[in-house]
Amino acid sequence: AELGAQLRDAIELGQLFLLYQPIVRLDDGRTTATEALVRWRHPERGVVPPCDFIPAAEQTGLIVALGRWVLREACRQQARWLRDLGDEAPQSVSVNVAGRQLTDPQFVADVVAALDDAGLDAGRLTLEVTETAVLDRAEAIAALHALRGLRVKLALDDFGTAASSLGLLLTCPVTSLKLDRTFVDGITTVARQEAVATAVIRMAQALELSAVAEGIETEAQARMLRSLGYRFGQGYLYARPLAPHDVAALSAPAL
Ligand code: G
Ligand code: G
Ligand code: MN
Ligand code: NA
Repeated sequence: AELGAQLRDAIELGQLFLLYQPIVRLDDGRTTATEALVRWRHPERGVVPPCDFIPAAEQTGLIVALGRWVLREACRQQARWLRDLGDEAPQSVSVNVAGRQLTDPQFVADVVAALDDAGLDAGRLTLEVTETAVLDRAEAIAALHALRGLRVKLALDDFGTAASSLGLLLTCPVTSLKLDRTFVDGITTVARQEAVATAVIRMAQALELSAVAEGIETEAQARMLRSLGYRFGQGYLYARPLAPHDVAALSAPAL
């Protein structure tokens, strides 16, 4: 059968799982939060990355059920870390949300149910949305306001890559920006990339938003981002997406 058709069963069969990529403080490299990233353990193909099935799931609408599963699982894991690791636990978990989910009339109720089910405080959850997911969609923007009213945090993901970033900052109640990794890639060698990264952090500071730089792969990039004023980052320099017990091992106090 086709991958898209098999995905419907994958949720029921327990073939999906989440990895968690640390979001670190750039001054000391310590994990402050994580981002949940879904994977599919396919019986014949092995582990399938999200780029191979999320777009299909968005088209068929299956992303709504898939996203509901991701939310529940990520909230439960965050609650588990808080229980098991106490003060050493990551402070919050970020979950990627597709545009199709945001316009689903049940979305806000699904988020509330996931939090309740996990016994997790709303302030421990960040939803990552992209500019294109929110653009020109009144229902999506209304959902974001309702979620923010519940104290859920909202991050604008892949910031800077879509068309209308700046207007969204006025209409969407976001709490953080994630500087897209295309701006981090050549930050130490391409003056224009450094200029964009600088403009984004200045704007974040002026709007009192926190900023996370994505896709940091080298110490030189980290140094540059720190000098520009970035306090949080994510990338292979610090950690790849990890299984939950590996996040716990990172967070546990050294003996
Ligand atoms: O983990 P990886 O770098 O392969 O992720 C690729 C893309 O898939 C990223 O854009 C990421 O935001 C997206 N993605 C990963 N997990 C989820 C998820 O649970 N829901 C949605 N909607 N997108 C996800
Ligand atoms: O669109 P989003 O920002 O959610 O995408 C997250 C994706 O970025 C994940 O699939 C993750 O595997 C990938 N990623 C995370 N850190 C790095 C990095 O340092 N370099 C590259 N090339 N990709 C990264
Ligand atoms: Mn993301
Ligand atoms: Na991103």
